Formats: sequence, structure tokens, C-alpha cells
Amino acid sequence: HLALGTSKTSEGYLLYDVNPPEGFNLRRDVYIRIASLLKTLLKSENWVLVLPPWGRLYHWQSPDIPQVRIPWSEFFDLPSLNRNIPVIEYEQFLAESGGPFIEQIYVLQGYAEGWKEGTWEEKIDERPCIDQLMYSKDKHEYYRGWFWGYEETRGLNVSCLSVQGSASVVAPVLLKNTSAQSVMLDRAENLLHDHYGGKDYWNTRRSMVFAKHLRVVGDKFRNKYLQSTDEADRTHYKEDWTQMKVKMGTALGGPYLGVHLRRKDFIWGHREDVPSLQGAVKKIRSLLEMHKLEKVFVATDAVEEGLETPKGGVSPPGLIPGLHLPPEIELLKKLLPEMVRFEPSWEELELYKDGGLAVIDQWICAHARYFIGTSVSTFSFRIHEEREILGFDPKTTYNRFCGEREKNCEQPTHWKIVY
Ligand SMILES: Nc1nc2c(ncn2[C@@H]2O[C@H](COP(=O)(O)OP(=O)(O)OP(=O)(O)O)[C@@H](O)[C@H]2O)c(=O)[nH]1
Ligand SMILES: *[C@@H]1O[C@H](CO)[C@@H](O)[C@H](O)[C@H]1NC(C)=O
Ligand SMILES: *[C@@H]1O[C@H](CO)[C@@H](O)[C@H](O)[C@H]1NC(C)=O
Repeated sequence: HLALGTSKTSEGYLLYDVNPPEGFNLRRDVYIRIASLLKTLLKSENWVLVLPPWGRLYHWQSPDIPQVRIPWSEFFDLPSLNRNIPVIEYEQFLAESGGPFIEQIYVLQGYAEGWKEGTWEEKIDERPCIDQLMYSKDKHEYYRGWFWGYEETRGLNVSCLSVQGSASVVAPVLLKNTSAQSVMLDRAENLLHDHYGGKDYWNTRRSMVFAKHLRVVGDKFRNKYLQSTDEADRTHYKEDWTQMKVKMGTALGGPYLGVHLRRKDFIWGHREDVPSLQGAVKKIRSLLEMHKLEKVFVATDAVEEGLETPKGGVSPPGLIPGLHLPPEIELLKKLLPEMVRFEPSWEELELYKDGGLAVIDQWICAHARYFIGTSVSTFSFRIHEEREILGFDPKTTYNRFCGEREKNCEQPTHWKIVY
């Protein structure tokens, strides 16, 4: 284990948050962008990244289990993250930084005037806030806000920065313009990747190792229901990701088809690139035959039974609150009775939470002989990357379902891992 106390001599704590409606899997992508900003800062000063607690995500709707203030260690392996950049949990920041105060909050936004075509340049400027601030002053002149559900946290100063460019455009501001020790970047999704698909990108992505207890659950399930083991599947895993260098195409995968079938808001919006259940099952059957597989593992967020769309909370655009939803799982079970799913007991749900179940589903899909996902779902994208890391042939990974009315069914882009 690497010591988590790397921050003892730190000059700065970098915190960040993302637009509330964004889901678990997009947030994992924003982490990669922020990690590269931190690497830039580390070239001249000691900074540590404070991991934003998980919670109150729109998709995490399982009733009766509290899902706020969830530390990263519930989903990811902290020592693995620390082999890439120094990170600490928010609770550790509270303990060592002298209280629930964040000295400077920068809310990132675009430029009010937009950008003129043909004149793209990276820039960052202090500007008046465009949207209404999600922070308000209390009677002691402190700023109060969401702060991942930590109500006692306060900000000392809030201002807005208009940004256009990759994550590292913020570095000069953090190094030169502010003397604050703790700086939070809110709406961090406004920053782009420094080098999407480059070496740093992949190092950070590979450091995002799933928490061991979730991998163990997934591995047991593979073994028990899918006759899938690392030995037979040629998916040898090393606890230390820096020691893992697999060649593309060496992984065989377990004797099953892995499927990610994203439903819910993807079908409520009547998207053309999403199939009907009948269409998806037809494709699944033809893939089983083509690859001479008998088992199919299905990861899906399809509605269990006669649910309604939630009436409160943050919801993605296009969602009609209180809408009655068809129980798609029932239909799927009728159409594809042999499908294997990870169906958690109530105790397992409480233990792993919606985020942990997503990880387990992704882990099992990542080990399949052949995978097919859903068009432009970040959930499917994260499975693509996981399979790339495990050494699968891209042909077995970058596949998606097509909508029946889709004229031009383009397949996902293949990203090659760079060491
Ligand atoms: N367990 C499980 N959960 C899923 C599955 N598909 C979607 N979900 C849930 O729904 C959420 C999907 O939204 P995310 O992928 O997180 O959010 P997003 O960034 O909007 O991603 P997309 O909407 O898929 O692009 C996930 O975080 C899961 O909680 C699935 O196959 N299995
Ligand atoms: C940072 O400081 C420089 C030099 O004083 C100034 O020109 C620039 O506008 C400042 N940037 C921000 C974002 O405040
Ligand atoms: C708050 O931060 C902004 C941006 O750095 C700065 O211009 C302003 O003086 C700060 N206000 C206070 C009260 O410190």
C-alpha cells in the first residue's frame, strides 16, 4: 500500500464538482481531465486532488438506501489511483485542512459571446457569472452550496471563470492568480481533455481500478454462472496496474456474449439509434450463433415493474415527471428466457449501492468473449476502455445495437491503448 499521506507537504488542495444531472460514467471521464490538470500543477508545486464524494445522482434511484457522501473507495481502489496522482478522500481533506472551508471556488462557464468560427484559441478569463450562482451567502458572509451533501462546508469566495480549452488552461490561474490553499473548480465538465487517448489519458484511465470487493463479486459470478475464469479466459490481472502490459488481442474472454442494453431515458426520448427489445433480441440471437456461444449476460437499466418516472430531484432534459413506464424486464425475460443477469438481493443493493452494481455489471461485460453495447452511452464506453485494458481484440469490443429506423448505423470508434 502506498501511503495516503502524500498531502502532508502539499501547497494546494484541488477540489472539483460536475453539473448535477451528469451521471456516474461521464463523471469518471471528467476525473481523467482533472487528473491531467493536476499533473501539470505538479510540475511546479505540490498539489493533491480531493476526490469529490459520490451521491445524489439522478440515476441512482434505488429506494430506501441513502446514496450521498459516498467515498471513492466504495467503487475504486485508492492505492491504484495514488500510483497516478496524489489523491485523498474528502473526509481526509476535512481532517487535515483545518475545517470545512474551501478558500476559493471558481465556477467554470463558457464565454457569453460564444466563439467565432475559425478562431479557436485556448483562453481563460475572470468574467461575470452567466447563470444564477448555485451558492448563496449566509449571515456570516460565507458561501453555502451543495458540497456533495456536506452541509457544514463553506466557501470563502466564489467567482466565475470563462474557459475555452483543455484542463491545463486552468493551471496558470491556480499557480499565479490565487494564493488560496484550497481551490474548487465547479462545473469542471467545461474543461476538455488535454490529450484524449494519449499516454497520460490511458495512465489515468488504467489507474481507475475498480474496488477489489466489487471485482471479487463479479469474478465469483463469472465463475459460477458463466464458466469464466481469468486462467481459461486469458485475462490475467495484476493488482498493480503499472505492472500490467498486455498485448492487444491476447485476451480470449469467457464463453458468453456480453450485452449492455441502455433503456430508460434513452427510449423515453424516442432516439432513433436505440433498438426495440425485439430488435435487440434478434441481434443477440444472431451474435450467439455467429460466435458459437450459448450464454448471454445482459446488463441493463430496463424498468423492473410498472414504475413511474421520478417527480422530484434533478432530471435529465426531455424527461416527463410521473410518466408510467412499461415493465421492460418482463418482456425481455419472455423474449430471451436464457439470459443471465446479476440480480442483487436487497442486502447486496444496500452494500454495493447503484454505483457498485454498475461496476459489477461493467466488470462482467468486460470479460465476455464478445461485447455489444448501446449507441453513445457512457456506460458502454467505460466497458470499451476496460476491455482495451484487458487486451481484447477491438473487433470483439466496439460494437453497438442499431435502431430499426436508423439509416446509417455507424459503429463506435476504436481507441488504442498507449503505454
Ligand atoms: N447496474 C446497471 N446500471 C445501469 C445500466 N445501465 C445504466 N445504468 C444506470 O444508469 C446510469 C446510466 O447513466 P450513466 O451512464 O451513469 O450516466 P450518463 O453519463 O448519463 O451515461 P449515459 O446516459 O449512459 O451516457 C448508470 O450510472 C447506472 O446507475 C446497467 O446496464 N446496469
Ligand atoms: C491572472 O493574472 C494575470 C496577470 O496579473 C492577468 O493578466 C489575468 O487576467 C489573470 N487571470 C485571471 C483568470 O484572473
Ligand atoms: C474573490 O476572488 C476574486 C477572484 O480571485 C477576487 O478578485 C476577489 O478580490 C476575491 N474577493 C475577496 C473578498 O477576497
